[in-house]
Amino acid sequence: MTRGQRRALAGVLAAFAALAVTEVVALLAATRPSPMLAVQNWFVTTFAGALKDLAVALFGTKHSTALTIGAIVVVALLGALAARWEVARRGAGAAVFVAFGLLGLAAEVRDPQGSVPVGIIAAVLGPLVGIVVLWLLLDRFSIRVAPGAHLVFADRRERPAPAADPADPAPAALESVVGSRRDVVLWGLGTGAAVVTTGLLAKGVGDAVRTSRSTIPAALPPASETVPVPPAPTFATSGVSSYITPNGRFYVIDTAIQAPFVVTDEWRMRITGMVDREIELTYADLQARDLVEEAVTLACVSNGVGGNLVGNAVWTGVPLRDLLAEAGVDPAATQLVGESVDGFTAGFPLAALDDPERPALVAIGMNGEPLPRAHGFPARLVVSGLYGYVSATKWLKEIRLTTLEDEDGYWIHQGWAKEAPIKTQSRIDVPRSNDLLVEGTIAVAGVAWAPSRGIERVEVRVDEGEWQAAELGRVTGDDTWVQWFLPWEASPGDHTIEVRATDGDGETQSGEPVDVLPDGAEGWHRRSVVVAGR
Ligand SMILES: Nc1nc2c(c(=O)[nH]1)N[C@H]1C(S)=C(S)[C@@H](COP(=O)(O)O)O[C@H]1N2
Ligand SMILES: [Mo]
Repeated sequence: MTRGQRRALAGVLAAFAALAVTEVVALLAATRPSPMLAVQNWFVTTFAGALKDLAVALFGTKHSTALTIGAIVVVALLGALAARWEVARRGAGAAVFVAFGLLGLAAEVRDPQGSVPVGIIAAVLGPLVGIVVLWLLLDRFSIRVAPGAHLVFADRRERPAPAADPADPAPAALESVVGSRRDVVLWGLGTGAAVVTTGLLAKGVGDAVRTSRSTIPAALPPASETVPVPPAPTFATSGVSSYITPNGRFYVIDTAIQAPFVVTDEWRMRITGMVDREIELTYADLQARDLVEEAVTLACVSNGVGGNLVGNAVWTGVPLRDLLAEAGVDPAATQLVGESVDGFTAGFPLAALDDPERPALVAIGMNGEPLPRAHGFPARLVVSGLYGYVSATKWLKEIRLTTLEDEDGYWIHQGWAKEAPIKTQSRIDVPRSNDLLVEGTIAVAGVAWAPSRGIERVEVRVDEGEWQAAELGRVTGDDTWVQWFLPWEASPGDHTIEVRATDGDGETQSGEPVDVLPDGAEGWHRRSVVVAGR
């Protein structure tokens, strides 16, 4: 190993040692973000919006893995850099560690779920351990700091002068390289193993504490009004999306790198702002209330034509109107803002609630189970017909009555529309473009949705021919998607299939493509397929 590589290794190991220590300190408040996570949260809040495209900007499961790997790489690079600076000038590398400690503290302070005590302790212990490990390893790796400077650990035993370069033919230098190679291996592996073990242990203990404190009940209390889910249509076996999307397959879109762990007993949901009296509810309060079920299709504004960011579920919860009536809404209020425990906000015009037929819930259940953490445990908002980014606040902690002028939700600052009714969309599920198709009757099927308006008609055309009406599955009402089906007599060759839907107001989807920004995609979903002859 060259001198530069040994120096870099010392820096990287020191940086990970510092990080592992902060993860251990973070166990003092295990359900809150660790300094590392708080810094990542800060990064997302600052830069996610700049990416503009919600699908890219919002961090789903895959993106959060990417972000975590990115953060680890950055930590490694900065560790290497700190070692380089420290060697050039005693204290310069240490300053990098101190700066990182302060960054972690600042992130804990600004994070809505942050823990200031954790931030402070980690800001002291993290850099301290990092610097000590850096000095120790530089010494063990025979790297002299700032020529002439004496290391704390330096004179514990005799050693030859460190080699400037392993290629250096000077015998003394060669000897020292051989000696230091063993040191590099032993100390490198030892430190690495200690750091990894500490990190994994902190993660394991943390996860155990988090899940034991954020207890999701095994079952939901029964609802007074239930939704009879219609039987699957006869064509449902052909590959069309199921009418109800199972929780495990429901799309997840949010800005959270890790879904917040809410401590069930400590959680409170408040109704505040332009109300006669503020209301505060516990999880037990919500469970004890009159619960209703509503089947509602949820869609993301960044769902492009033919996309998967849409799902249909039966939500169990307290009607929002009941809660608002109890709080007594000031007639001058024009906007309802939901805020989450992690500081996300989404607001929609109160006028959306004027239509008593439109389901609007503080939901605690999804498809008969308590809300999964990814979907907002302990409670979230669900309002039929509005895109998620203006209405569907997960991990809800506050419902604020305000005016449309007074506050903008999270995504409005990034150029997304303030008013965002879900546009009518239709999607071809089958056939898929790479399916092996043989001439004869082929099932063309999919889903179409216009929540709160409902779907009146779905039509399909092949190769720009006549529009043909598809058969529609049964629905619980206007708030869910509908499955559609059309048997197609296919001839051999290349074909293009297109679909369009007409909503309950009689409006047919326009074929003109419109981008998702600022208020949702438009256009017909189109599939090109190849049909073989017999
Ligand atoms: N707290 C919080 N709630 C949120 C979001 C978020 O980032 N944070 N994203 C919203 C968006 S953009 C959508 S589309 C829906 C998605 O809900 P789901 O993940 O349960 O499908 O949640 C909404 N609620
Ligand atoms: Mo969304």
